[in-house]
Amino acid sequence: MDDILKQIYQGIVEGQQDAVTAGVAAALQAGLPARTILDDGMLSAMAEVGRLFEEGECYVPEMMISARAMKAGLAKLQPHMKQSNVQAAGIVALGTVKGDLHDLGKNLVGMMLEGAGFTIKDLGVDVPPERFVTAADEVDVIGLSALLTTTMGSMKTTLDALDAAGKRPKVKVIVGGAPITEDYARHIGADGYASDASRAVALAKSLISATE
Ligand code: B1M
Repeated sequence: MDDILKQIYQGIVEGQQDAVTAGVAAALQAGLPARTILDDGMLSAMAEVGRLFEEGECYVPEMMISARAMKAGLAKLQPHMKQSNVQAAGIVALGTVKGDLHDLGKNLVGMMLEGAGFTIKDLGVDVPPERFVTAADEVDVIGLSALLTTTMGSMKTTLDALDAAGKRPKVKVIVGGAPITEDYARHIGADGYASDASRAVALAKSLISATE
């Protein structure tokens, strides 16, 4: 791995925010593509943090510090992930479902959608179904993120709430997050599932163009 990417990777695993932001700046300066920095330096590091947590080699506080370092790196990377000449593509409300506090994946999906011309309404984390119901009037797509197997059910609850409020025909609902699968998305009646942020962009685009 490139030395700068190693610095970013190590900085995230060890939770050193300054090393990560300096590494991202240096990598961009050296001409490395934002995508390479993201995939090889950052996402692989978070996967390693997850592995360490699973093996009992790190705990929640360390995970939080790593997440903070990753967030700082993402903020530095964000302006470089915008595509040029993009046209307004639609409005997306994004949120991590009720009970779930993980937001890095949701933020990344938001960054990529924004880069592709979408306007993002970020509803945050631990979002109750009612907030998605309210947002449904103002957006074309609702994006639900969940990282815990215990909060996957909140996606279904949210879809049920949209249905009960008569809002379901007005919006497309897309879902994603580590425990979510295509089958689960179909099972709960979502309009689509994306395994990563790039696929979420392609999915949102195709759903919107299908309604035009
Ligand atoms: Co937590 N956590 N965590 N955690 N955490 C996981 C998810 C876990 C897999 C770790 C592990 O055991 N290996 C595990 C879940 C196990 C399970 O449910 N099966 C876990 C656990 C158990 C917990 C706690 C319960 C721990 C505890 O308290 N004992 C607790 C729960 C708190 C809560 O939410 N109520 C908890 C807390 C935390 C922190 C707060 C410390 C921190 C989050 C900080 C933050 O987000 N601001 C944290 C972290 C950092 C992780 C890991 C290490 C990394 C997650 C991450 O940010 N990945 C994670 C392990 C792992 O994932 N390997 C873990 C990077 C991110 C860019 O990827 O979010 O997957 P991801 O997003 C991807 C795709 O999934 C997809 O695109 C993204 C980009 O490609 N995607 C979408 C996501 N949302 C999408 C939406 C879409 C489309 C695609 O459409 C709308």
